Amino acid sequence: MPPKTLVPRIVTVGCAQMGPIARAETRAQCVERLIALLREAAKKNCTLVVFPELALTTFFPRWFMPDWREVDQFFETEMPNAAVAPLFAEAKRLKIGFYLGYAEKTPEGRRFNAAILVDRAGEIVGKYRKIHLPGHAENEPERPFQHLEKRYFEPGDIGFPVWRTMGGIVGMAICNDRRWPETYRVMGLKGMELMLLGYNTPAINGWAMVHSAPEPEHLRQFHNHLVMQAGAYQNSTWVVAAAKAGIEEGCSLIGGSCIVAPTGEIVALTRSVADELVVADCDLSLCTYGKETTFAFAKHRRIEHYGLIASQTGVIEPPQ
Ligand code: ING
Repeated sequence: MPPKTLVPRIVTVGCAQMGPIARAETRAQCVERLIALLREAAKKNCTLVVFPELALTTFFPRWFMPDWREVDQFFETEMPNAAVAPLFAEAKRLKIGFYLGYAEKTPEGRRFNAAILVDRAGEIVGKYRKIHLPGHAENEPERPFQHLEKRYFEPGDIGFPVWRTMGGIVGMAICNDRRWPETYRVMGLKGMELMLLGYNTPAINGWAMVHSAPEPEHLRQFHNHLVMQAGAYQNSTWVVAAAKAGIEEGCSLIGGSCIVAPTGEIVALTRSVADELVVADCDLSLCTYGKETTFAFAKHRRIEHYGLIASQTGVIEPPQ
């Protein structure tokens, strides 16, 4: 029997890395940079663009701010809002969908590290709130810089949704989520073909600098790609990951923005740590092979042995 020829389902995706955002940079200045990346994507026939995590402000969890009014300056209380309206308008004009990471403050006063998925008609089709929050909740003055995501954000409360849009099944994640296999698997169990995410990843771990932990800087990039290549392959999905990169307020953030195929191969990779767009024709039909063979979940998974993964949070070692 001839092999089943798959009809290509190509989404031309732009991975829009940003360089540093200074603390004093305004939302308008950030949006100007995002629009420039969007226009470059339009010239390269993109129909979808992925922007970084917290793409409208500097990565403010690096500072301890005791005054919550100061913290709240970095949050959006509405989305869309006046600051991002030009971005929404230009994307709609160009008929380009996009993923945008931002700090969300709800009307009830809850704070999340969030991302939205906007379709080519300029409508918000989905929202995700970061579930895996790294770092710490209290000021640790011995650190050269803080990582206070556990202080400024609540863990996401809407799970890992996926959406039928852009001609496929699309999921979202944010930064640290990409290090946890559960992130990919939960959405993989919903048929995800394209995972979009942004990240802000310090090149060095503030804790390591104080405790001289064995994590030299080159491992940051190795681990960045390792986890996404594994997640893409093990769930037969595309992964598009856009960094906020460069020296931001004295803190070095890694670049390495990339587009990973369902085979686990990196098919597009930024070279700089500045605003930079890389593009790939992501054929969603490429996901089918893995989903029907090696990772045909229904055929091969043995969930009767996996209970601990969802019922136990930390390690319980065997008795001495
Ligand atoms: N940043 C980092 C990330 O997960 C980190 C934090 C870096 C945790 C390296 C562990 C190791 O990429 C954010 N914003 O999650």
